[in-house]
Amino acid sequence: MLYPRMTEKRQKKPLDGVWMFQLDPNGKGAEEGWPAQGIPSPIHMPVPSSFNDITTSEEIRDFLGDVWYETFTYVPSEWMTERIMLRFGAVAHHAKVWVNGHLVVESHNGFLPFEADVTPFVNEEKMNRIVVKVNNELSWDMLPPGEVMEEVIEDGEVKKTLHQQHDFFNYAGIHRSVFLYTTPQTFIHSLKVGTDFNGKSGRVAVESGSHPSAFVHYSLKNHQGEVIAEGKGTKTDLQVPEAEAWSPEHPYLYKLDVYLKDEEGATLDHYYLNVGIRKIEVKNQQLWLNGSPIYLKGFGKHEDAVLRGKGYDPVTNLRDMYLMKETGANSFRTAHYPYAEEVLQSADELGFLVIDETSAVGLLSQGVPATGNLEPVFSNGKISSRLKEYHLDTLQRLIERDRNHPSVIMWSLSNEASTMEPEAEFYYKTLVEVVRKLDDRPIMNVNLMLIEPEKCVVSKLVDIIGLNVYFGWYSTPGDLKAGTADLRNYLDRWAKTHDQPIVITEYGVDTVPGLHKVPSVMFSEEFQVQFLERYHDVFDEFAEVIGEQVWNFADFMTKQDTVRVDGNKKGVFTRDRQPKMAQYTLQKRWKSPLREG
Ligand code: GCB
Repeated sequence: MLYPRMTEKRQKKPLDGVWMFQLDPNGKGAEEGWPAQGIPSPIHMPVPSSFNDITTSEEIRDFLGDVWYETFTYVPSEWMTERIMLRFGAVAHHAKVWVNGHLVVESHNGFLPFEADVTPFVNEEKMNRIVVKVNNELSWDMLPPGEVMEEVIEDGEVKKTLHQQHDFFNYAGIHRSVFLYTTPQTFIHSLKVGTDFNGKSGRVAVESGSHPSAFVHYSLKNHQGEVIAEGKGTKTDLQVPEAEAWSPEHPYLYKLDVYLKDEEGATLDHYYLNVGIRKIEVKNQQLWLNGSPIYLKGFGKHEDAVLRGKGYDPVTNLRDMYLMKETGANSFRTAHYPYAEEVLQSADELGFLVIDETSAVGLLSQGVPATGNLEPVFSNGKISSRLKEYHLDTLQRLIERDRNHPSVIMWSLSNEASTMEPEAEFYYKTLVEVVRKLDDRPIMNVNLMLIEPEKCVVSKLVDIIGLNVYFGWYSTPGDLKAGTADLRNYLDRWAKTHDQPIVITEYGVDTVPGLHKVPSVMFSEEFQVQFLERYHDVFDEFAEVIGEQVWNFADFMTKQDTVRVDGNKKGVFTRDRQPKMAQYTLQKRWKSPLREG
């Protein structure tokens, strides 16, 4: 599914703004005719945004169940000869969409786009009513998994409680932009771009999907707008003799124009794409970019911000990108779900290496991930074939959505699953096989520190091992000496038992901004700095460690819990994106030659 773009052959109209909104605690909306007649007693709600933190109502913040959104729009008359699409960047977690009372699409993935051809349902001269039912309940048939418990409290009133497996607030709503857009009747429906770079020349392999009777033409342009390579056909290779390679330091993007033509050569459709020519490989226990080993420096992130929750907004996105650049980061992980496509577009343009993760977080049975006992989930049927299907579908759609981004350098299958259970091996084998068929990027899986390297049955299947480590925080709390000794021992065990390079995908501590203590104690800014410094010393002892990503880029909201003070405070930046002391520690390290130098 191509990201909507405007060209002389395609139009688009964002439907973002203020929509109508209503809770439906009894799930009666459909029965009462809301899809066709509209929602009866709405309040205003911004789109895109999570609905949870906009009002002052506790009921809305903690609501579990169905909520409804509604908006109206005219469709320009000149669109009526075109194919008219309605596209949602993501709605968490389940959505049903009606246009003028007709059900047009359903989605059960809170982090990936979906769309419907609404051509037969739109009115030319009247306002069009768009109604969306959103449900935010989690189950073990989906990702992330969770459970809603129901209990009758008084007068038959049912109280719902969410049992979630992951450490971030279950924000919900229409989280990403909504577009109405057009394509011509004969159109380009898919594009796949792969690139190669040999130190001087580059290759862009393009594959497109469109109507078989039409002809596809490609034209690759440089920044000056000069055509540097051209090609034809559904599959072609474009050669660039003197290529400017894409990298975090030099995120050079070529523009690929794709034209669909009829027999007489008239243009039927036109779409374009940014292309970064680069080569990513794992060899000799290193990650290589354009023929040189590269060390990843950066963050595990979240899509999370004050008021808007998980709603995409360009302000937060760009602020984050500039803060990461300023800190010397060259990478981030989309923990723990696919991010908005606009985030990846910025990563392409500004130069970040992205570990692109699925929403498979919490495939284990406990609350706060790095603590507690591991209980089986694969062997006791908790992870069903439905869940596996969902995971496979997510992976396939993630790859299809993101494969053309130069910034995306690897796929992360999951975060902190119960990978010591023998049953996990077959589960992950299937995932790996599916990914390998679709794309040649390296594959990562991320383990929590309770996973014993000698017993992990999954790491051997992937190309890069991600490790989340909190020794001196969740274990031996406050004792950094013991913590770093444990870390050294843990990394040593991984290095001895596995051949794959390791990225430290999480390390960090909760830190209250402005809390200063000498000698340092947990939660003080000094402790965060010392924790990072000591960890860095240990990382530098291991050639197998090929990257470090601090948990987390910024403080983020979680469910209410005794171990969380107004959310998770492991940010190097506060939730409103101001630095803690640790930012300077990272900046000093990451802006100096590190490993590569
Ligand atoms: C982890 C999880 C992450 C948590 C973090 C923490 O291991 O991957 O989602 O937020 O620990 O802060 O506990």
